Amino acid sequence: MLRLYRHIYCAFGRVVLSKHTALRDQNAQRVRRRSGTTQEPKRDYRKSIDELESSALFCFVPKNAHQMGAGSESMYQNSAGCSAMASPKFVVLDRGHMSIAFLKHSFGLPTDQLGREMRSRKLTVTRILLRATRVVLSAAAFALVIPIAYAQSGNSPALHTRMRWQDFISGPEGNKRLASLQKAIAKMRSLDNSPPDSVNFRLSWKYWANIHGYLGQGSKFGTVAYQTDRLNRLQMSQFLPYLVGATGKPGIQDQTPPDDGTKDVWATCVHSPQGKQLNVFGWHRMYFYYFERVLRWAANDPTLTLPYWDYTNPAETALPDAFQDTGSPLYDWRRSEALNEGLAILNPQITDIDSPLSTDTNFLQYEGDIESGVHGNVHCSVGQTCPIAIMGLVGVAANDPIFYEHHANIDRIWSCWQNAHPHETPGDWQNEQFTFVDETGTKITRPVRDFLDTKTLGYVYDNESNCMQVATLQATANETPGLLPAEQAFPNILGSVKSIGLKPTTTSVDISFPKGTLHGLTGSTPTPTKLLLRDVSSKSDPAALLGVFVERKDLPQNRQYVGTINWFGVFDAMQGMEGEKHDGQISRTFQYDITRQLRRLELKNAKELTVVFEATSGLAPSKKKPSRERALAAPSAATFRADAALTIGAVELRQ
Ligand SMILES: [Cu+2]
Repeated sequence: MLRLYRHIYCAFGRVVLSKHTALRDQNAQRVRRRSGTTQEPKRDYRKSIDELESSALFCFVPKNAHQMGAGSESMYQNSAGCSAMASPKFVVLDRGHMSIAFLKHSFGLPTDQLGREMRSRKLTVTRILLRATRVVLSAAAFALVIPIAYAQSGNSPALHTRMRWQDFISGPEGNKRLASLQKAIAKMRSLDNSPPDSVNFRLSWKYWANIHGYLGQGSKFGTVAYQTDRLNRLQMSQFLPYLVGATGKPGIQDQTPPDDGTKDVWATCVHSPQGKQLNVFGWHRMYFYYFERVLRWAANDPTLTLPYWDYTNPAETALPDAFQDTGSPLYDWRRSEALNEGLAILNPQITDIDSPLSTDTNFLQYEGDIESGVHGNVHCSVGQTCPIAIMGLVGVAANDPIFYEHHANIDRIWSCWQNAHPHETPGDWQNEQFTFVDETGTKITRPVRDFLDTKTLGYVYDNESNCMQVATLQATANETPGLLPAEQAFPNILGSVKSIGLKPTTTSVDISFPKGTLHGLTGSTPTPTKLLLRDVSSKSDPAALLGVFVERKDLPQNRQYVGTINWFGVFDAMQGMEGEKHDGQISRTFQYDITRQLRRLELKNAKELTVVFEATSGLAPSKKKPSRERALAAPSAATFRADAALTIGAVELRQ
């Protein structure tokens, strides 16, 4: 039934659109004839927007619904009287700007195209004609949309836009949004000491951090004492204050689930520490969906929407200012000091997702690459290193407010994939169920498949289509159905090196291959080439990120970045899959598409490729601070802990 409604409604929308397009063309011709010119008439956009705004097509006016649409364009954001109503699937045409949102969400067209479409429509479709159609359209909207809205949820959510941090705090509404977020966090924190069996406790900051993970008796992450012992064993006791606190600074405390039911909810975060892939995107999207509802309740602001830290944009890798403000509820002292003081930024290399987003053709491959790449890289770099509390230690990471802006971006990075792969193959992972609580403190268990389309959850991101640093991703028709091991997908080994022990800072290995092998890399359709790192093994946390680069032996200054490996969560769970402490070795295999990098190296006649492995903190100096200050605050160069005994089973170049 719902599907039928949708089809009727979409078909209806298309008729309206094509009608308007036809009218526009007729009108343009008329103008040209009258003026005796063959030129397009001059367009007065502002006037036309006004005209359209005064010509409501469908008009439903719920309060607080002005926040939808393509967030970056101020004409949506600033439109006081403009509003829209959204069923989970549909946005009702309201005034001009809302019609963009309608078109965007209903037809999935890119915003700029819609902008053009809308502007031209506005100019040429006369007010009278619009008004004439209004009656018909409104009647149809009532007939079609309202039943859908009610049938689907009973109370249809307005469509909110999750914005990048810089936009969230900008513009006339920016201060209000920031204040609202801060108010929500402060309110949730004020509930931390509520009676453990109360609804208030289930709406507290502590409770929500504990949903992701907690330390205490019975937690898979062990107790504070266990993690203390662990840091001592790793000879990383200089970091103990971040776990147990220091004079005047709070430490992490053991938590006790108030009842058995809470055990279904707390410490349920899924990360895939041991190579077995888990539902990391799905679990976190659900978590944030309910968290955002609690935030709105706590701020008493139904328009509040979780912003995201846009660090995949190389210009935005500094920790946002508000998080550096020691007086703000967004501040936490347990982060990398240099980052927290604005002296360092995240190195844009560790947040680069161009390669997985453009070359992974399978969803599970992508999810795994994002989790073990940018996701963990940011955790470890913000939290000084892994496994340091709090961002660097899975079991306590969600205590830091930046955790939520970080993971909102990871959720967006999922949306980027969905946007580019509209025909994703359904998988068993979609049937997995997880349990959370909502803003009334009520427990809710739902399957991941209910959370695949963010529009049905009432939100979109302001940018899901232009997520790469360098190029814009074109949507592809299909993804590859199964996750093929690299051996099958790329059967030809061009060259390889086995058993590499990594030195504390930098290790280079040369892979030889017959001259001319890489000829296929030139031309417009290069042969995809992979770098496979087999069995990257460590006995314990190496305490630094591992940067991977390729370079030409005769031209090392032209080094190309390949990827960054982190150990976020890899050794955190006290009980591993095998149900026991795992201080034993853990191996993971990584594959990278290096076609782009090899092309840049111009390897045509080379017989060798140098692969470089380097310990890194994931940070880079901020250019905004004076160099003297930067030098004083420079973190000591990252090194791998010798005890970790980092090795790589084999490095293979494959096609
Ligand atoms: Cu995480």
